[in-house]
Amino acid sequence: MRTQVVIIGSGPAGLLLGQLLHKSGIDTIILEQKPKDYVLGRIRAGVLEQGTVALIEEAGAGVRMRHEGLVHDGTEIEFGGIRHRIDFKGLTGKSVIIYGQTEVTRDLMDVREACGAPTVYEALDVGIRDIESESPSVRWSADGKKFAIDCDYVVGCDGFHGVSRQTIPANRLRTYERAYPFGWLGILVEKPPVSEELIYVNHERGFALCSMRSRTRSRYYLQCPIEEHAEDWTDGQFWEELTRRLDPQAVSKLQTGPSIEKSLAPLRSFVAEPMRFGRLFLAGDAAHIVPPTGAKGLNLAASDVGILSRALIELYKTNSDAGLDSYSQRALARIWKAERFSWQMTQLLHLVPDASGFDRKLQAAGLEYLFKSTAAQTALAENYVGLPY
Ligand code: RFL
Ligand code: PHB
Repeated sequence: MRTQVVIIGSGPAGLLLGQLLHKSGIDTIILEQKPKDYVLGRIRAGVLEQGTVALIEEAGAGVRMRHEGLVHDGTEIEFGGIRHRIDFKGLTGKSVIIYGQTEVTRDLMDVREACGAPTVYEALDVGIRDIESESPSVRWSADGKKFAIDCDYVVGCDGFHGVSRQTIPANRLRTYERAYPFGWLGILVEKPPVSEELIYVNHERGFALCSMRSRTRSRYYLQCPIEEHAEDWTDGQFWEELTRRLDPQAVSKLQTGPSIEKSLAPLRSFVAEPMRFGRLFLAGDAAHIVPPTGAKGLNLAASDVGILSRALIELYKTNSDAGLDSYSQRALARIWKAERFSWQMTQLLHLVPDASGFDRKLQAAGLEYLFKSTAAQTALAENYVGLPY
């Protein structure tokens, strides 16, 4: 078996890359270790930058997103019980679209299936061979049988715990990491959201976020200690704690109900450099992680893929590998800015367990400055809607 590009992982990075390459006549195979329904069952991101939206459209998977996605021109940030609006549209001329990662994944899977491009689900023990040579190959097992495929390039879109980054010798990779001593407990509920826009809440009991997936489906998050487990929280306890952290107007609009999904996500910042080893390229969470506070993870996966797809298309069309050679550097320049923004939003909005009185005063000053300064609001808005590629 032979193909041009082997893509490991069928999350948004792998699926989007597969479609962008397919549109340019480049053959790919996607190897995914989980069953399709498991991939579709993961509830994650909800906020799409315009650059991400444009790439999904370019991939031919934008019809439902345009129809069902909610355009948000701003967001609210609450501190001391008072909400302040950041006007994205007024400050930057741009908006974001609320459309769940699950839906993005489903739409990309549908267009891939429709064009007949191959995806192998439940591909186990994926192994990358001869990646520093001109003829790499990838092996896996499925249904108890072993398979191998030769290729020109391998792209690791297999998330933070995937095999691709681990294939790179430790002395050829530099990693940077920050773990936060808290997580987000998320709940999905079939009830209308409390407000037209998202509300990020800095409360003395901890951070909370009111988000949504549609006009009838809401997504809420609570900051909680990292040691806790989602199963330890009943729906009743979640609603009680959320009610404590929201302002009276939000509480009066809050419609509670049984959770459709409940999960706890740890918060982490991580970057691995460079994002290339021989003919292996890393994209998305395989190379970097941000805490969800800035809504950047999926958007960074998309911008990596935007840069890498153009480089691969250039190579196959013109035989120039200039784009591939500069991929890591170009992607990382954008990634580090998103790392900084996500870290800063996390600092600004969470109750940091070991924060000193000085730290808390600085946090309050940062928020008060934000609410009073158009320059500070513009900086936040410009990062939130997405920096240029
Ligand atoms: P994914 O989505 O993790 O997909 C990787 C895929 O690779 C497969 N895989 C393997 N396949 C074969 N062999 C192996 N050895 C493999 N190992 C793994 C996995 O099964 C999986 O299918 O990575 P990708 O494509 O890079 O996409 C990244 C995004 O999923 C992630 O950054 C976002 O979800 C982060 N994120 C958010 N991002 C945003 O842009 N906006 C948001 O509003 C936002 N909210 C969030 C988030 C992440 C969250 N959690 C759960 C961490 C909210 C939360 C709570
Ligand atoms: C979400 O809706 O899941 C979401 C929205 C905004 C964030 C993070 C997650 O910053």
